[in-house]
Amino acid sequence: MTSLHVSAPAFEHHRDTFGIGEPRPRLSWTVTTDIPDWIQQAYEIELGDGLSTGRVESNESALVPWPGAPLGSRERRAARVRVHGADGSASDWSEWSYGETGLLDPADWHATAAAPPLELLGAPDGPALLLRRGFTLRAPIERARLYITAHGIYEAEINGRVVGDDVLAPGWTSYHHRLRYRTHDVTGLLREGANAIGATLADGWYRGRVGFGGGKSGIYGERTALIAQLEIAYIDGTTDMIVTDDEWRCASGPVTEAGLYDGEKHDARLHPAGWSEAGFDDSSWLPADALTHDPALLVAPTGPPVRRVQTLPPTEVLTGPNGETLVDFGQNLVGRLRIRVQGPAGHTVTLRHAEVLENGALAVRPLRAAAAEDRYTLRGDAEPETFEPRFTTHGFRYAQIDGWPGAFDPADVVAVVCHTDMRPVGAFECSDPLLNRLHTNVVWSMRGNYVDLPTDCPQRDERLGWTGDIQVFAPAAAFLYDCAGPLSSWLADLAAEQAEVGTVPHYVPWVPLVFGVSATAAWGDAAVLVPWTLYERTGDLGLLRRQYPSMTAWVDQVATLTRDHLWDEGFQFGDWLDPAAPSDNPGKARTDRALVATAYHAWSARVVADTAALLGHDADAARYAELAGHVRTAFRREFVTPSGRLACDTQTAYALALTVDLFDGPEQRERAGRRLVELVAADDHRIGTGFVGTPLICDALCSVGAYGTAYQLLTQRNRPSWLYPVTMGATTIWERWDSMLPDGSVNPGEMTSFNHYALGAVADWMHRTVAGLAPAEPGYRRISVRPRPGGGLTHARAAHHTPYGEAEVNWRRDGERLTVAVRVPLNTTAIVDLPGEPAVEAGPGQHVFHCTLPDPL
Ligand code: RAM
Repeated sequence: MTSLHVSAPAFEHHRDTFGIGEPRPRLSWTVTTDIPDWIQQAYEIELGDGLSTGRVESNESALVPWPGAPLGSRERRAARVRVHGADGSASDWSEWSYGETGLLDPADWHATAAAPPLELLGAPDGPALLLRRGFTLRAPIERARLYITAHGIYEAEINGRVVGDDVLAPGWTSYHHRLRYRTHDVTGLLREGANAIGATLADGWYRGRVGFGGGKSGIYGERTALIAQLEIAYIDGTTDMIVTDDEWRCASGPVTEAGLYDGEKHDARLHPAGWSEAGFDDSSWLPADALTHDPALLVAPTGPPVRRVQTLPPTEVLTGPNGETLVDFGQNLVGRLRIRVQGPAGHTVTLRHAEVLENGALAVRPLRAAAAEDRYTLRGDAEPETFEPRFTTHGFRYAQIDGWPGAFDPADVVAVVCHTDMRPVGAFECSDPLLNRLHTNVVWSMRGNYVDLPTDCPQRDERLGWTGDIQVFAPAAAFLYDCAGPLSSWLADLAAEQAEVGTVPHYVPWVPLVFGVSATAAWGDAAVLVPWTLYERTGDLGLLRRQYPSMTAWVDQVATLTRDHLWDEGFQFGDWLDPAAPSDNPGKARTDRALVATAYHAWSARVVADTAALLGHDADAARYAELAGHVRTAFRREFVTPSGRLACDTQTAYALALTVDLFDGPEQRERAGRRLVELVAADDHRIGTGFVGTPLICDALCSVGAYGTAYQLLTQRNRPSWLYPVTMGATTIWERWDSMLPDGSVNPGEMTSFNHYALGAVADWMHRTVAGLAPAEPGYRRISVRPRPGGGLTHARAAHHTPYGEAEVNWRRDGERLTVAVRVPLNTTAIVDLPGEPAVEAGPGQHVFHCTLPDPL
């Protein structure tokens, strides 16, 4: 008895299909079967409105075009699919899945921006304010939707219950271009008769302090506001709408201060009991001002919101040098504490946070101007009170708890991990516990640096969407988590900022701080390389199409900044944080900035040429290919000797030139490869690269056959190396190779984070080369199985949930004998390339291969 099962179709890259913004959502499904070598021959999609595609001869199952009429606002549509195999097999219909659009037309918005009156507003990062409105529903309700967003960050309540589980909603986008709203099904929270809706509104990114060097507040405006539209459909067919306007009333509440960096101060005595319930007397509250806003800026999310994803109990309670109570969670994480505490009214408990200890105390210097301090003042209830700040997050492993009333019990504290609720899709493990910890650290740094947008760091007064960081990390990110939706939103912001300021800014959203905008290589190249990576990993051609103007604008702009195609003028970050750069000068790299910039220009020009070809822009394809050729020639003229050495003799220079393929023919490449091996050996196999060279060097070495050298770098424990931090107890990837020095002191540099994913970009090489799992065609339509065991490893495994289903490579080594178990998703094929063996094709299903390893790698 065979089985053939097809999943309910997914809508676009969504996890939450309430309030989607795509009128023609593409559909994807995966198939499971025990029929060997099953390949899809045709599909049929049926929509809830009766539309059926009939049998469509196609083996596509990922991001298949919407078959129906475009959806209008508020339309809910069911979809199901069934598939036919090339062998004549046919599945049953899948379960139905549902997608519902939000408000697709600005004219759908009737809500004004309800702004608390000026007399309630404090200084930036001051009190969070309460807004409420009571209303009456005249009949039984069939369904109700809340469309909501804010200038600021909010938590909404209806009839005393919190709406949804979003954290720091609406997250951070480039608000003056795009402000995301959320759609909630609130049918179950409402009732016929008297109701109330309310929201707590803090400054967040909109008005609060953001950025380093003193930061800036009021970036998007001086006044916070709530924008909400509650739409009710009654059973009798009539409707009602409650919108934010000047009938909402405002007051201050228990949150007396809320800053993303500084933390939250909460005085529970100030909580007006029942404030978001019907019947609450708000006559002493002040009316909101109804301000205008531009509804054309309001967009539906393309990915999930930030949520509380996990809680962690303390692993240890320590006593600091001054007798302070320190709680260790055993993991550097991003989120906040939740405490349960009982004590007298007016008593205050203070919670402070840090990533590491120094001399047994919280090391807060790396936080710079982020106080990361929450305070809770008790109501004095007879029962224990629970507190978790709602309008801040911290990056921490340790917390100091001051003023605990009575004996402290660690069971009364948990760490609540918060980040964008992306679906985990990738796994890696191997026989070396240190490498496993390194990989786990990469995963935690991705989690910590995805509080709505891809950031550099999550703990100090920065937390910005630095373009270079995600440019180098995107391949690893896309393997570990389904981040296509969230990154698509960020790329839309990037394009909007780029169009406004005339270049790709250093970080997105862009906030002018100590320096202005300028085009910088490797950072600005995020405009080209991040969409390209997502295309490679998800097959999403639509994203490339949408980003194409941004991609071309970047390459075109850089072309105007070059002289004879050499980019050798203007500010560059270069190979940022080269391990040889002094602590106080992270940009003082050994690698020539012009070499980095010109190589990246060639790289992006080539990727844009490939993109143009895919999109059918043939003239562009030819033009950018020609440009890429000119830049390569210029690069060689300036930096490459005829025999294949580089004018700049560094690990990063060779890694980059090999990756971008800037050498002239195999002899030069071979010579360059040998030189790179020599350089790494001369450094005793310690890493010599910064942000630019680090993601590339292992691949570059492997591309010239130097697998052994790549493994020596990867498994090196002496500083600087990937494993040095692991030997120092790191639980996340550090910003610097030596954020902590061997004596346990914190690097004296003023820029020292313990949670930065950039140097963790090597995880992508671990997935593709150590374990051996990679896409051979966009979206893993074809899979490359190409493990290259080395480094003394006896086992490695990588698994990835591809758009077509689960792929896995799992190898074991016994002496010279290698056994490789492979799982190929249905509807795809794999190209299996084992060391010393000719490559073979493998169809869907489970396979086991054996080979004898040639010379030790
Ligand atoms: C630091 C950031 C980031 C990097 C820039 C150039 O401020 O932490 O990682 O991209 O510098």
